[in-house]
Amino acid sequence: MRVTNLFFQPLALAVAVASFGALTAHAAPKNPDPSVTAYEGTASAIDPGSAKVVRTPGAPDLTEAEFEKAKQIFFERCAGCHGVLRKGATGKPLTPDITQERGIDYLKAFITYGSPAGMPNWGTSGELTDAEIDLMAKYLMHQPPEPPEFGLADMKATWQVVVPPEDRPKKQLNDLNLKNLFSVTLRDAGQIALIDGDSKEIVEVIDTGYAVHISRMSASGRYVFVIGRDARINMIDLWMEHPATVATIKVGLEARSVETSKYKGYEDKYAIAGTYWPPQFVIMDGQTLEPKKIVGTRGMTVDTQEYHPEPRVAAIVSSLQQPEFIVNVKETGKVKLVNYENLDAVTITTIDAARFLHDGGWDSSLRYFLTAANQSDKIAVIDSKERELEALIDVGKIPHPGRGANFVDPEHGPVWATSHLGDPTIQLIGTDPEGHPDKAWKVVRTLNGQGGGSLFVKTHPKSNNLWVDTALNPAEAVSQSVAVYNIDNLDAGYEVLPIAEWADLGEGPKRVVQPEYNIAGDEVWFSVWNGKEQTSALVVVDDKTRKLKKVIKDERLVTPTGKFNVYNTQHDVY
Ligand code: DHE
Repeated sequence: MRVTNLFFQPLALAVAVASFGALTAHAAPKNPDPSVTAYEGTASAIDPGSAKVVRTPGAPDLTEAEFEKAKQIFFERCAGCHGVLRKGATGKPLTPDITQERGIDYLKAFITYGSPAGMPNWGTSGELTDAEIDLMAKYLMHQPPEPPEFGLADMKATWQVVVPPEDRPKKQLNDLNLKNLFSVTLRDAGQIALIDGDSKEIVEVIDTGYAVHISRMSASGRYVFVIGRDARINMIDLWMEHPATVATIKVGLEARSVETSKYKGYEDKYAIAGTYWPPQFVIMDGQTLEPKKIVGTRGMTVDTQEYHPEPRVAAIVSSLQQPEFIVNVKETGKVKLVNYENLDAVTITTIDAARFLHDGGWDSSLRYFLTAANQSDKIAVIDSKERELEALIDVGKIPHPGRGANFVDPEHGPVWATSHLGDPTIQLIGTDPEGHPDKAWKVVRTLNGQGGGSLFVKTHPKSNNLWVDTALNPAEAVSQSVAVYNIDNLDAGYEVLPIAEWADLGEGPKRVVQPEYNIAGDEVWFSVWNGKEQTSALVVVDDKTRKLKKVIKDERLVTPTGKFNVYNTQHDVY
């Protein structure tokens, strides 16, 4: 991990914060190193050449070629943290009013040495040369060039219905147990693998967008929607003899989230995708991906009520209580409840939460959406029935729950859990306002985990285990293993399972990431995420015995990360 030199200290918190910040830089290192698999190690999907160049008074002159080179480096390495327009998110704002005041020497030192708050040490790590650092410092004093917008005409130009609905199968034509199928992100291959959860065989490998990110299922479970970081969506029909893409569209230049309508009467009717650039979301036809309605997210921030030009769309979930999508707007810290009953007169309820909303999931009743405002160190609770903010809860440093984990704490009743990137804790929040009103929306228990750098927690209604990964912890022994707690005896602490060692892969970072259950809740799957040129694997663990059940190795499994069991994803079981 490239920040190791600077931040590899016993202080778990500083280390984990450092790795988070370092890696959200969308870095695409020139010399491949283990960090290629790290959290934010993805170059922006935006073509730097498409951004308009603006010269700025008060900034040192740059030739056209120098400006272009710096722009390229910024989009590849810095935009993920600082934002395309450099307004700041995980990283600090870098607009010319600030950078010109700081001056060139300050900027060069910062880029060279990084900071304990998470800025990577681009110079001392050898990732940027002195000349490049000088160039970047000058570039940052200029007005940020802006990438183009992406409207309906742009989307339609990329939209393709490969198999029209009337030509699709009328019934399932394969004999797969679809409910136990897994859609597995093959991040750096730009593909997903469909893996049969029963036989553990790869059924299909399907091309998708660049640095593909997540899969979500339609309400019926028939369609898988996959989104790449380049904002390309693939809609895959699982009923075909050989499941394949039946529609595709590009909805922007950079994206992370996709979801489909699940409210009664609207099953499989609409899909929605949120984009990082341009900052907007689009509602599409759920059978063809035809773009119907685009809504921009630019607007005022929740706290200082200032205009933000780049509020990116993070997690989106589908309400079961109302015909609505719930859309996290990261930089403004607002949650939008987007009612899709009438697309000609869309009503949106905007809920003030806290800045830098990221990921989240439902409580076990599927009424409350718990979501992380990660740089605010808070969890916001949205009541999807009453359409209001139920609570804003202080938690640890940089919560990162994925979709979280729901179970019954023996002492406190129903809880939802999150782990953290910036500290080693796992916190349990009471979610039962009826049965346990004194515990509801409070942190009722804090567990100590292996360390910071955790991305995902998981359990299953039929399991007594709570699994916690630590994929971004800088200590190999920690990032290559998982901790598992007995839910019935949480005070007993955790057991560590050496998942990467079990996979027996040879060299590489081998980060163990994202536990995911099978439909029965008796197996839990982990990705052992290695570099693109190295061997990766999936490791299946018997949930009851906590013993190795199967290692899935195949040369087609390039950089597997997220895994989405059809049934559990379709029904929000976690
Ligand atoms: Fe993710 C979910 C954004 C890096 C694996 N990721 C999400 C969601 C968002 C997001 C907004 C929630 C989507 C939803 O629910 O609708 N992720 C980002 C980033 O902005 C970030 C930090 C940097 C980037 O450049 O993309 C980032 N994410 C990563 C990774 O590096 C991970 C670990 C590996 C990978 O595949 O790229 C990664 N993100 C995941 C996974 C989920 C996810 C597996 C879904 C988890 C789930 O259980 O639902």
